[in-house]
Amino acid sequence: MVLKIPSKKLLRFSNQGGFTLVELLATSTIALILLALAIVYFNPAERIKRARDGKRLSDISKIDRAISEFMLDKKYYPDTQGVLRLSTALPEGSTSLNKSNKGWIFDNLSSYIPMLPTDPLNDETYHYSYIRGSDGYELDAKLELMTDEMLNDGGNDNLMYEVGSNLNLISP
Ligand SMILES: [Ca+2]
Ligand SMILES: [Ca+2]
Repeated sequence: MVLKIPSKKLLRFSNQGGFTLVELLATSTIALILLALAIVYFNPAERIKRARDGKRLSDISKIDRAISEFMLDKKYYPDTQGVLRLSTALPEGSTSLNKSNKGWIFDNLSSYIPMLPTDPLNDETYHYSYIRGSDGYELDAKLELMTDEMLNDGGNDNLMYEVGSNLNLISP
């Protein structure tokens, strides 16, 4: 025996033109999705973090290009081999972190980049790192929100955005 359920009647709250349960659910789901989108879009803290990450990706790309062009001309990578540089630390002999001629990377990159970018926060957690090894270089930045970029760069640190020709030079 088949039990027949009068589905329309079951779902209708009243017979006087009210909303069905399905209509109410659909409406509230759409409202919730719109609310979630609005929170993400208008959340100022999130937008500021995303903007800082955007600047980091752009900075790293510019420094990376400058290092590659320096290598093409000079046949070696900038700075002293084996010395880890941080964008928060001024090497001895440098006068400003941002100088392209002996800034936080201690070499003359001025033919390739007007000034040497530093991280928008440039503190203990968020800064850029660079090292020249015997067979290449690595340049890193820590991102706040863009976790996919840090995971899928081919490097050995999932919490760091890594570029360069040997991504094993700086390890977590
Ligand atoms: Ca990584
Ligand atoms: Ca690495």
